[in-house]
Amino acid sequence: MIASALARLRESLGEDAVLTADSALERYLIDERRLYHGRAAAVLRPRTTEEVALAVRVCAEARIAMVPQGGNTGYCGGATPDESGREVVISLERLRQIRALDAQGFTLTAEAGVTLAELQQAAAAGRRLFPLSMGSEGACQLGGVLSTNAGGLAVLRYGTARELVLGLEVVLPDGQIWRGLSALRKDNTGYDLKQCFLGAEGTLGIITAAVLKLFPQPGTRETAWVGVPDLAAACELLSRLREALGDSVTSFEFLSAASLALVLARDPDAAPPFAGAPGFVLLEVSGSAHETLRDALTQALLNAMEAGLIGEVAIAQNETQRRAFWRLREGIPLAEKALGGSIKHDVSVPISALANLAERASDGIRAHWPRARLSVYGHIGDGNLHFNVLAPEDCPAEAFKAQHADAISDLVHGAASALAGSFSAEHGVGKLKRDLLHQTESPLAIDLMQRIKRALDPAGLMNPGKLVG
Ligand code: 2HG
Ligand code: ZN
Repeated sequence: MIASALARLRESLGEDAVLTADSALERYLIDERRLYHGRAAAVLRPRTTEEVALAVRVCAEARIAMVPQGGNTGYCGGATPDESGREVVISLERLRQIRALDAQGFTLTAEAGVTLAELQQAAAAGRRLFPLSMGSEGACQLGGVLSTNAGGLAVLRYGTARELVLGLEVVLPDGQIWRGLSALRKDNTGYDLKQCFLGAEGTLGIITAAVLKLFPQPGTRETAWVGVPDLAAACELLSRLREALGDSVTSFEFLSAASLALVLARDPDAAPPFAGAPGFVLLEVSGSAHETLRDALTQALLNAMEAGLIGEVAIAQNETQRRAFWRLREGIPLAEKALGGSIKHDVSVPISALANLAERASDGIRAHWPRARLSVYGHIGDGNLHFNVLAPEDCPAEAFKAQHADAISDLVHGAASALAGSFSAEHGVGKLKRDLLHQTESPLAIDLMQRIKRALDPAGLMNPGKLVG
């Protein structure tokens, strides 16, 4: 059955669209964090929406399960096939067209395989801003970004991926194409169907293209590196800055001193303006050209300093310094990876409960694993903390993770849940957190999700084993 379907696909899509050689498959079978190593009957590489539809139709007829995959940068194994060798991966990497840029309408229409960095560049070429931004932007692709409702570094101002979409084109699990590429900003005609597919991790269909919202390019931007005594002070600073500067507060990231130390130990070119504080905030404000954000920001930071809320402050004087500040923040996941990785958590709570969350989780870890190293940082403007736990210095990372990951994650997720929080703020569910979803969501919520899944994918062929599939 699989062999004849693949032969059909070779005939209609061409040899190079149906990979089966072990060496060619390998990179599609392992996830970014190397948590999963699957097998696949083939990797399909269609070039157009019509070819995706054909591939899905052939697989559906042959009852072959499909795993959609973008840049393969996800953290939860949502794009990795299982170990049966009977699934096929459908890579969207060859759907590379920017279909349209409407500068006056502030929209960009692009296909699933365009990387996030390319989307930003296309928008900038039209003197517009596509604001989604994250460390993996050079590799992650639009389809994956939308399917996981990715967040990143400017959610505070512009929202998560979901909020940046006006229309979608989706290949449904039976191979039909839903052409929902609307560019309308107002359209109250029934259910908002695109929302079904955004954040669905490819379990309800395959996103092939989207109409995205663009924004004016900021005419002015200020970036500051601020020393803070603790997370509570950082949250209070955020509140005061929003009061003083309103929506111009674009990014507001927290770094613990321990996270910064990991970066500095690994990256000899990382140069913080100063480093001797218990924690740091990296913040950015942006606005239109006529705004004088520098004065307003300086005044707000001075007020916070006088109130004893914050310590030292440095404001980037040029783009080189700004990039140097961001290098410190973006280097944290890389530094953790270089040390053999961490037990990662992507928790969120209301911003007012963030300090409490960090305290509870840190106390719990210290009580049970006193020598484990913490790397706590994140998008506190979104109430989202990456509370990551590394092995003690003299303990091999793999062994520590294998032995303690479950208990440590239970503890951290328990702390978030006790504060009405989420166990996945921006990285999705995938395979990794599927059981957790079932344990923590109400039976009714799970039932509703499963009903949607059954309605759209009755045969259960679309990305099985992920989310509620
Ligand atoms: C970030 O905020 C990413 O840098 C990665 O979401 C977080 O590696 C992590 O734990
Ligand atoms: Zn993050």
